[in-house]
Order: sequence, then structure tokens, then C-alpha cells
Amino acid sequence: MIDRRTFIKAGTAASAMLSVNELLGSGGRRNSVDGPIVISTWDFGVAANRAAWAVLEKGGHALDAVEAGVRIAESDLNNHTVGKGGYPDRDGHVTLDACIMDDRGNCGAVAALEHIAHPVSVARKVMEETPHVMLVGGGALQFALERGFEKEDLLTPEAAAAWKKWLQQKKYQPVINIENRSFTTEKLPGNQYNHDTIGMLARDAAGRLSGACTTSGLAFKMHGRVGDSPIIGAGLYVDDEIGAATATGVGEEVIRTVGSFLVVELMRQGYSPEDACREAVNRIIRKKPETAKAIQVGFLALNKRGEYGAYALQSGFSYAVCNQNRQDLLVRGKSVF
Ligand code: SD4
Repeated sequence: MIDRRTFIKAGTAASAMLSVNELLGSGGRRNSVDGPIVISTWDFGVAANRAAWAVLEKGGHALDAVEAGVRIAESDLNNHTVGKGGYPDRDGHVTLDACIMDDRGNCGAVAALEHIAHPVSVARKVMEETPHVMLVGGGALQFALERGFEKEDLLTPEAAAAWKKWLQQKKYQPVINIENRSFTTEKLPGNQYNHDTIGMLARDAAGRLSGACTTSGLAFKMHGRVGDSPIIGAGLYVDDEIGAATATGVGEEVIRTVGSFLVVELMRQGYSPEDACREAVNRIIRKKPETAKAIQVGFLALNKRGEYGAYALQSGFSYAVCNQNRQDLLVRGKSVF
């Protein structure tokens, strides 16, 4: 795990270490690097970025990079918020949500998918091999099996134990910053954390943008609940003319504000990635001020020039940055509260 001393304040030391070009415009600092870049949410983004970088440094497509990257988080059984090993819903089902989007506006998604360890790859198949954008539940599973994905039991003994412990109290409360290992001491039953979606954005050597987002959603959610992560425009959006954005945190508020689309549209208006993310966070606060104080939502954005930034409701949000200068940077995101 990354020691918190390796965190670098966005826009301060990071600029120096990365030889970042700081461009002032539309009232905000802009961090940018030439060449390929991949950024992703939370601490586990560092390992995921490395897998994406292996694709990018060989001149590969950003789409292949983000798929390879987030699959690392999906495979990590110690991670109880993405893929196999994810915490189940209140009825004991592990249901996964994911989406992927490329530079040409192609996108695919799956929601409430059970028994398949790599939902992002099923989402990519939906994108490439069907006329549709999203498949859900039993239909998504049927499609995955037809495409040769293996049917697995995704509920690990650790996740089952945490669920049983949770059932003793049955109190559902998303807790601020429970997502982030580096900044919180609060944990759920099973000594684990509530939710950590991985959202990843990449620009490849040819300048093409792509993104992916994958999660097991909020731990112990209602059966059938789908968050923002598989919803194009909410959990992820890519517009190759402008930039890309992704979200993490309590998905209901991200869906309400169509958060990732909003961030991209703000960048279209000239906002820096960080300013666009901050404005999207402020939109959540304006719509539901009381709710916003009690939850976490973080946005992460990358524009066509390779400038990146993030903003969250609460402190404690982190994101990982990987480019030709450095592959393991973890940045502490700025926040309103
Ligand atoms: C959801 N946005 O299902 C996801 C959860 C998440 O950090 O991002 N947690 O609402």
C-alpha cells in the first residue's frame, strides 16, 4: 500500500516533480504532460495505471489501456468494492456495474451483472458486438456466457462474513471517506471499506481519449440498485473533441446531476479539468445541500491536451497519475468540505 507520505498536493510539488506545464486559464491551474497519460480514482489506481501504461507506452490504443487497467482492480480479491470479492447487496448477491467508452463515441455498459469477474470486458463486448449500449441483470449474464465468459461465484468467504456481520445490524449508511484507506479509520463489518469505484481515463500516444469505470457499487445496497458507474454521462463520459471525466462516491447524486457529462461540457466551455470538477461538485451541493454534507462524491477529469484535475465534496479523495515522467504518482484531491 502507498504510504501517505508519497502523496503530493495537487498543483504544488507535483508540478515541480513532473515538469508539469502550468497554464493559467479560466481561473484555474492546469496540470498537463506531453505524451500518453492515464489517471484513475483512489489509491488502487496506482497499480491499475501501471497495467494501462504497459499498453500506452507501446503505442497502444487508450481503449485497450483502460480495459487492461481496470481489470487489475476487478481481479484484486482484497478489494471489496470492485469485481470478484466485492461486497454483496443486502440479499447476499454480488452485482457488478461497469462501462467503457472510446474516442469515437462508442460505449458499452453492464449493470447488476452477477457471476462474471470482469464486467468491464463484458461492457466492451456490448459496445463492439451488439447494437446496444447497456445490458442488465439476467440479460447481461446470458450475453456474457454466450460470449464465453466463465460463470463464477463472486462472493468470497471474507465478503460473505462481512455481509453476515452487517445483517446483525442492518443499518445502511454510506459513510464519508470510508472509501479511502489512506485517510479514514472508519470501516464496515469485516474490517473493510464501503465503496471504491475505479474510474480510469487515458490519452494515448495518438492523442485518442478513452475511459472505463467499474464497481460492485455501494456495499449492502438494495437488490437491483444500480449506481452511476455503468451509466454513460453519469459515472463516465468521453468526448474526444474535449476531454473525459469519471466519478466516484454516492452514485445517486452523480446520476441526478449527470456528473461526468457535466464536467466534460464545462471543459468545452473553457473550464480547466479541476475547475470543471469543482463546479460539478458545487452543483451537487446546490441541489441537495444537506445530503452533500453527509456523503462523498469525487470527479476526475482529463482534457484533450493531457491536462488533468479532480475535485471532491469531502477531503480524503485521492487519484493516481501515470505518464512518461512518473508511473506511480498518487495525488490528494482538493475538496469543498
Ligand atoms: C456507486 N459510484 O455505485 C458507485 C460507488 C463508488 O466509491 O463510486 N464508490 O454509487
